[in-house]
Amino acid sequence: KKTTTAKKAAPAPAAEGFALDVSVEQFKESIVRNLNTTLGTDAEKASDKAWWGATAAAVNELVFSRLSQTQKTHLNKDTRAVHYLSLEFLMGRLMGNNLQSLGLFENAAQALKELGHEITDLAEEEPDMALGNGGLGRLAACFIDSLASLNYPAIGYGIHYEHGLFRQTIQQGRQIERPDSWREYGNPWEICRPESTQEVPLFGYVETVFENDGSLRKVWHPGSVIKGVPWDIPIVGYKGTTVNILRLWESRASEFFDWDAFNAGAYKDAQGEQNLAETVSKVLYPNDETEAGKQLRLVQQYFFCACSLKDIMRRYKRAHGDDFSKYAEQIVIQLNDTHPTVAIPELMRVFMDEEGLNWEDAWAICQQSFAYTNHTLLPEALEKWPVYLFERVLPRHLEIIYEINRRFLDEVEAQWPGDDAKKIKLSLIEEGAQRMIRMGNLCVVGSYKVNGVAAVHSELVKADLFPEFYEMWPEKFVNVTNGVTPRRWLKACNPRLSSLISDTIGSDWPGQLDKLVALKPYADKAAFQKKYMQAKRENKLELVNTIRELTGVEVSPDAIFDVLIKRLHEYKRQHLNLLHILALYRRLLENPNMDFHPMVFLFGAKAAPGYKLAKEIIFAINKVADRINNDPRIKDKLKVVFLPNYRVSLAEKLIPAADLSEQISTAGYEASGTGNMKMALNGALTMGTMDGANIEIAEEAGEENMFIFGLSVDEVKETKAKGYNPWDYYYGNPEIKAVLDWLDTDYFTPGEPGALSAIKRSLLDGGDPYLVLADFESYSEAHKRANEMYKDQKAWAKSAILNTAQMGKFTSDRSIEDYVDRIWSLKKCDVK
Ligand code: GLS
Repeated sequence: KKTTTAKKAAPAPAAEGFALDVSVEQFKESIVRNLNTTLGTDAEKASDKAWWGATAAAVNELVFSRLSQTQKTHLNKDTRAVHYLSLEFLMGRLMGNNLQSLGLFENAAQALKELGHEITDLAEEEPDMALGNGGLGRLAACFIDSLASLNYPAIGYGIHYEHGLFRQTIQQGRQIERPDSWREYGNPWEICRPESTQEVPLFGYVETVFENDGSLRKVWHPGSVIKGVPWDIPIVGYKGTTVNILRLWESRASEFFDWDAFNAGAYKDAQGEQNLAETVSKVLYPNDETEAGKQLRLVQQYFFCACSLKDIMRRYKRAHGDDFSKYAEQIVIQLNDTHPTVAIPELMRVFMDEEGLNWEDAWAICQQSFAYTNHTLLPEALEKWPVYLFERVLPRHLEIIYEINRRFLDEVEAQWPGDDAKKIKLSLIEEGAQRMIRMGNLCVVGSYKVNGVAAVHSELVKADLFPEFYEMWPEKFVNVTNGVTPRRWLKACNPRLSSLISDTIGSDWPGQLDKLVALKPYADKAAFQKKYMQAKRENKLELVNTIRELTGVEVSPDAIFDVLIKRLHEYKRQHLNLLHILALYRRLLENPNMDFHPMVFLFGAKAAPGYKLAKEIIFAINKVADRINNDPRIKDKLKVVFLPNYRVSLAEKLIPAADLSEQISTAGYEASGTGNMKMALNGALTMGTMDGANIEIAEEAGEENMFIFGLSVDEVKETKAKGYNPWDYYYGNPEIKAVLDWLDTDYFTPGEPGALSAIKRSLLDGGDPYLVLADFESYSEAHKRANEMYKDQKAWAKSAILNTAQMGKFTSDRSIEDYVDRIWSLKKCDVK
């Protein structure tokens, strides 16, 4: 039973040195007061949700004053700021992070304890803010954390989706999608700002007006106008006093516009408009790395770009009036992938049609204000929009894009006179039966910098994706390797390891991650190894409970925890892992006394709802798991667990408990990866290909502290060039043949032979586009090395510690400093 009367205060753990001066007693007072005044309940009858809400309100009391102080300071100093435009911000939960940043986590936990509650239990009341699909959206969340922590003036702009990424349940092994309602019962972290509402025009036609002086003027008569209402989420910098905002736009019907149709008796049209307006921010598109190509998605993109640019303009004009000569000096707009590209023609439109600038001046400002980050080379992710869609939705922007293209193709002609093939390739318009606008090309032309997200990826952007652009403007192309915030991804999610680190080397590391290297000398000290492995074991024990609660499967903490968590995609090769599990299963059945340390294979993955093969892979994992987990002959040497509804808060439980981190993409396909960094930081050893940031992780941690396998980027290219034939591997390796054939039987789906054959078909008839079979043997060998090494707990501990110690590079603080040096040129702005 929960006690609500305060027990005699236990001595509070020391709050952090930088903490706000809020004692446990004060925190208690604030929580109880907010229970009354904000939640309208009291300590006697409050639910857990209410206690959580009151704690959030207590945190906000501390955050809001810093927020206004930050805004005042930025306004007075008129600082240059970065505006991070992203269709996704995968924030997760905010309570723990906000408390950590204020240095008040311990005091808050103690206050709640004395009020009869465990902070970790209440934390479960907070729904994840899942406004993103995967790595790209989570990166944006880490970046705004780092920007605030480093005291840079910055604002994140995105969409206030009513429904974030779908909630996944598993029924009979299959993924079922359910709507996510993260703010069904309100959300304490967001503040509505109706005074900053914007109007966004759409559809309609463009009129050319001939002025008396002979000049032309373009007038866009929109067919519809919708309203954008901003919601601000305060982003609390670590230790700092800076509280920036994430501003998310919600679409609403605009009052005045519907009246025309309504008065004319077209009730249905008016209703349709209302529907459209409210649909725009209704739901996040659940596709990761594939473009949607739907009108609504284009409207979403335009909607949030138009609102954000108006917001930026309003702030700029407050300081500079109509003098735009300082615009590019004050403002940098970072395009997170091609999703916000339409901001480029929109800013041109605003400058020319609304502010009266000529083309040359407007274009000069645009080209100095935008920068673009490329996050993937996958062709299916490169956005192309049918010209007819643009014509219908954004007719004025289409004209502007044509003019950008006309002038750009003149530059191409100057560089490569008479070379029409170059023009066809580089044009912003792809000709064909269906004419398309190439958003990637528009980004490169309209931005002053283009960056990839890991060293190898940035090289491939130059060499394979945009080689001609690179030839035209070599200085435009730079690399910024991704990073993750160590506040969330070590300090908050792994308190055991965090305390051990702080006790050993001091507590500066969350703000200066390279300080972790001071752990290196401890890597072969037996006493430290013991404590380090003890922390891992306790994290594993906690996960054992979570696994039982979520799936009913019982696993042993003595087994190796092998973790593969990320979106489901063929190039990420969850099916390579699955085939290897089948091989192990088979080996254990044939040779029960095989020398093998027990393993638990953990999966977490959502598949895009329309991605059939990805969903078949989830089904296969679940069916194989059922069979293996219930096979008494295996004697618990092998367990396979698919954890449903993988999301940020689940990652926070899995990562601290991982022994092996599976990063097994086909080389050249994973732009960077960021889960790889999180797991290595928490002491998991990487089982990985030389792809994306794995390469840089190997440089830092040392290949001897990882299990590297598979074809390299160049070897993948060569293999494909030579004409890869997966059948060679099928007939050449009896184990591969056996496990693939096994999937065709009804062994895993009794009475339903062939229910799992989609994987085999894609690998053989489908040509195995991601070289799963080519890498199988090398993967299997790497696993043998890992299994062998785990038996030597000292050797394993040493490698794990060396991983943690050498991940300093992968803090998102370093990424942000690289952006500042190479792209943004911002100055820090201290807030008092
Ligand atoms: C992604 C890449 O696939 C990841 O490798 C990368 O780490 C991430 C952030 O840069 O971006 N691109 C994408 O479209 N989704 C991603 O997660």
